[in-house]
Amino acid sequence: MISRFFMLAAALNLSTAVLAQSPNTDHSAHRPVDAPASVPASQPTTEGEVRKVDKLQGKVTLRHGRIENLNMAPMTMVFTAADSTLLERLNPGDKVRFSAEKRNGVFTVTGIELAN
Ligand SMILES: [Cu+2]
Repeated sequence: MISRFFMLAAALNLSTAVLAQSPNTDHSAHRPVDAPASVPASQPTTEGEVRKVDKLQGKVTLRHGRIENLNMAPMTMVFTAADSTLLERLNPGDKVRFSAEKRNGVFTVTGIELAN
């Protein structure tokens, strides 16, 4: 009985040691997942409709719904594309979901996808 008790105690100590160690391991392992708090904000969340695409200038005119992260009411306006490849598949009339943020004072589309 005594030796069994010690084995149990040893097992508990071992699991405690593992538990005490795991936060460090998990922390570094999960950090890339947890860290980009900006990712949810840059996910396409705002509904819009493409009015005009200027692929040469890298700009797109969108009639958009409310943009929460910019505290912007619905309107039609020109956005600069963060990456011109974002505009490749867009055509006037397309229903889209997009994300936008203000970069250096410029309203910039950081992600956009066709809604249908
Ligand atoms: Cu706007």
